[in-house]
Amino acid sequence: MAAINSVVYLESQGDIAVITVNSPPVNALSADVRDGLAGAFAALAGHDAKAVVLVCAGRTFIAGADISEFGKAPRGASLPVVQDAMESSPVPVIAAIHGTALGGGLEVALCAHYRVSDAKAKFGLPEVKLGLLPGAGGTQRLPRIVGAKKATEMVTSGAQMGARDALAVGLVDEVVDGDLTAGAVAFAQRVVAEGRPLKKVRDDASKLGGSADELAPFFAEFRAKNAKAFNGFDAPEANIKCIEAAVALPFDEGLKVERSEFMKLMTGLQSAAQRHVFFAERAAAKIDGLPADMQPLPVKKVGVIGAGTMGGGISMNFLSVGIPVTIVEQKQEALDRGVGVIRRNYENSAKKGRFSMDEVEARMGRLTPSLDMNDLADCDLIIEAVFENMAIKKDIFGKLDQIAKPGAILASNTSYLDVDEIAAATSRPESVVGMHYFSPANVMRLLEVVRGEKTDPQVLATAMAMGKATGKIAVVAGVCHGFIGNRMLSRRQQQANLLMLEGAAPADIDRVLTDFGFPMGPFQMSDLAGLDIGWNAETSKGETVRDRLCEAGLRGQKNGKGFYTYDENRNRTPNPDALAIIDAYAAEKGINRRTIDDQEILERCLFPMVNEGARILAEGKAQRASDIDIVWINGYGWPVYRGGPMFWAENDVGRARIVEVLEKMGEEVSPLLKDGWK
Ligand code: 3H9
Repeated sequence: MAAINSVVYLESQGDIAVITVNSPPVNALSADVRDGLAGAFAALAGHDAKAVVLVCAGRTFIAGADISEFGKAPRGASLPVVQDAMESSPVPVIAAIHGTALGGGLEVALCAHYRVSDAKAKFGLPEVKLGLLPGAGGTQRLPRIVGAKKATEMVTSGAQMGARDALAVGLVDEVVDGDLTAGAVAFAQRVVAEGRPLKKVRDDASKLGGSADELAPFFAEFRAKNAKAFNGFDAPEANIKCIEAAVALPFDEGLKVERSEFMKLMTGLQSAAQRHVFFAERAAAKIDGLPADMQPLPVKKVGVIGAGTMGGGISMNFLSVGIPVTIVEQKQEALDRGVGVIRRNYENSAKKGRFSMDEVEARMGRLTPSLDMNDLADCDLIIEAVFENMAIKKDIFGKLDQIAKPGAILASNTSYLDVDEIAAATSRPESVVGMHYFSPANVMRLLEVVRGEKTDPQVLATAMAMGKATGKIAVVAGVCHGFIGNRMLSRRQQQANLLMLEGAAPADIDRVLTDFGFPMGPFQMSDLAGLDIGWNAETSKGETVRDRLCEAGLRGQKNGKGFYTYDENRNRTPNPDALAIIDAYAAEKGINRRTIDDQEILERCLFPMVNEGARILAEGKAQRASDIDIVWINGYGWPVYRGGPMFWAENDVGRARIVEVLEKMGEEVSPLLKDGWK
């Protein structure tokens, strides 16, 4: 095989030329790959090959443009040059696809005259997830194969299509069994023997599915239907505009629209933020000081202590991926209730068509309810999810120490407490780790894995691996009050409460934060959680606004009255009773109430959080700034298009502005916030 360069190779198989891209891990279209492809097609001019097969080595066909090159000075052959060389080749070009043909990868494949794939191949244009649109002709070519309607769905969601569907719709011409290259070469020989034409996707508008006028109602309805999901994001609308252009304009004109929309997104902050998140998610899985090849311990059976909302949700994560769970409660009634909730959740998912009723039974069949902690003796991982109280947790860990088999991992789902103190209640602190889930634990993607002072590296690696195996994004946090997420959240809550006393209405504070992109504001969150969480009617002395709200019977959504009142459809209206209580409280404390503008609300809620993030980083409680971003995006609804608090601070607001406001607020500013982080 002749090397065109270090990542692209050219060989002949009879009269078929085979170009192989071998650029691990995912054959992204780096400058080297583009150069290699351009070189290979140039080498084929004057070659007597009757057809060309383009195939990739390793785990996948080209998975897209090389995202790490975005925003840097362009190098090497441009992608359009490569695509043009393929499309205008005088002999048929056949793309042979395995793994995932994504983004620029699919766009390259769409410039081949024919496409074959193996049965497991997947196809998609996921650029929208990076705040982008397919910028190499994808928005113009895909609708010419799958139709404008399907293409609109695919580009705005990034959803993938499997090989069978791709075959049915004509995205691939043949699904090959056995060796892909051999199958593709055989296919190429047939194309040659039958004298099949050089099919160019760009030239065939017959499958678009209608004229611009005919499709106008579809686009209007699509926008309306997805308005909520797309809210705040720039990329979905730009993607739709390009598909509209594919329908309304000749191919080359459509390409121009695509290019211009692509460049706007590419140079914007949203895409920079979403690309940051892409790499941040992958970085979060890497643990400082641990060899990358460290093998996690086997986890074949999990124990969960506590069948409340958290314990139930945590159990579901494991049951859903085939891992048996023993769930332990103290009283039969609580156990039955917890198991009932798990069953109902699964049944609801089945009713929505996510899986079959048989699957519900299979999952429930993996669950063993018990009233006896001794039943946890054969578990490899035991997660405690009981009431947030140190004495209770220490008692449980002391007992677990007696019961659990040697080497079992003992995890606490504590959201604030000192994991080292919990670990000290056992004779094996090296086996103890925090696994902090977010409610609802079967839905929320974030898992904070809390590394205790004595946690064994392999135990840590196993907790991270279990997160991944159950579909979570796991982030390592150090021991401190509230770890990464809640520690920062308390700063926001503190400011929200102060702003409320100083004159901002709770509904205004919530609005500013939801306009920023959070799914809900702090007072909506309090109402949802229940104002009386941790409140005690017997000891309440009306010392805080919360005490007084609870004393007045305001409990939040659960009784329809909190900072808001709620109707039967949970529509909310600011609650005048709550406002009166706040007013009276502020007057009593002699607080001079004033009008507070939206900018002050936003800055005072978010800047102290960033300051706390910088402290967390400086103390080594988070491994990297991007881990903090991942925590906030996946655990607290920080809008992904703003990249997380640390990215936002650095790239949007600027640290200098944050320092200035914090100093005015009289906050002690973290030196790292002044100096910057990596
Ligand atoms: C695009 O194509 C724009 C065009 O329309 C227009 C151009 C003009 N680039 O995810 P994994 C790295 S936009 C650079 O853990 P998996 C990744 O960071 C692109 N690097 O593996 C990781 O590195 P590390 C559209 C990339 O098996 C390693 O590869 N395409 C890229 O779980 C392994 O990744 C996409 O958005 C890339 N494109 O999943 C596809 N992709 O080991 C993005 C991956 O150092 N990629 N890396 O942490 C994916 O969705 C998944 O990586 C994939 C494999 C499904 C392919």
